[in-house]
Amino acid sequence: MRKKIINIILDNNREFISGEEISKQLGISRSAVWKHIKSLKEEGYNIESINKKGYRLKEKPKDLLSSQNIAHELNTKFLGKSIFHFETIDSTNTYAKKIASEEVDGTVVISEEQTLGRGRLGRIWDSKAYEGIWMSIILKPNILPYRTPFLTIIAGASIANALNNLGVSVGIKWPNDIILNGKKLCGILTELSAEIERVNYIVLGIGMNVKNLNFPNEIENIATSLCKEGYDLSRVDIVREILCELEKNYLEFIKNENREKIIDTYKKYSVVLGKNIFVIKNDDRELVECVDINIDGNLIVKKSNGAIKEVMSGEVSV
Ligand code: BT5
Repeated sequence: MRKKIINIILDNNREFISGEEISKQLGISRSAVWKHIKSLKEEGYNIESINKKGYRLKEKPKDLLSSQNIAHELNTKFLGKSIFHFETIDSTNTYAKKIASEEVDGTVVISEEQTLGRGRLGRIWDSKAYEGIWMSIILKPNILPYRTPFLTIIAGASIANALNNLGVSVGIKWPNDIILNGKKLCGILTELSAEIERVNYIVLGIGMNVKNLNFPNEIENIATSLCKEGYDLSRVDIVREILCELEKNYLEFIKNENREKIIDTYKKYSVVLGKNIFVIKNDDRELVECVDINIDGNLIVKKSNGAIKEVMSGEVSV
């Protein structure tokens, strides 16, 4: 009901709408309207109430990642139709994994802050309050487990497209980093629960720095945010754009197995293709030339002795 009320107020474009009108539209009492408005105010919506005039949104809501804000004008079929929003949480990926079996395909878990944000291989992901997008998407594709690594590729291409649509031109550093002006803007953590022949669920975790002005010392030289690079974008708009792009590409993959198109997009953004790069495995660094990214999303590299090798996982540095 609160979602419906906030939609009516948002749709009313900051003009007053009477409590009576809202109660008529929703078939609830005026005192119920008043109670919902009170709790929306407590949540951070700046709603003005004036006797005899009604309610109006005084200013654009703080760029809160609440489910109402994201769901408003979200043009997806199933991604983000159910959203769990937290002020703070340990990790959205951890929470998403806990609820994945019971929740519907496309459920989003998003938090203003993470206290134990995770990267790959137990690394830490810095996730300060209100500074970024820390979200996880639960997917339940009917595919064989060996096809799931491609979802990281789909996510990378979709995030790059989404940012591009919003006027930010980013690159992708294989396999899972979105790069802006040479620094890491966003990381992806894909986690899988599967049996031999069946995927139970996938949790696609996305961490993007948006408003951060400072980073911890350890990552100060390698991390950046949209704000630091001069982009003032709403986190809610970015989330919506990512969900739309991701749904489009995901459905292409699930329904039509259309990997060529996605790989073409991914390659277009790649910052490693055609470059001399280091492939890092444990403590080993090998200088190679990246000659291609194949249809499975793996790197094809040329070693110094001329041999061609496929790299399926790991880390690279440019
Ligand atoms: C990643 O790991 O890049 C995946 C990050 C996924 C984070 C999201 S947030 C929502 C969801 N819930 C979670 O708990 N996680 C996901 P990896 O490639 O392993 O990179 C981790 C490395 O990036 C760290 O070791 C740091 O060097 C660096 N790093 C940490 N925080 C960063 C930040 N905010 N921005 C840029 N780099 C960061």
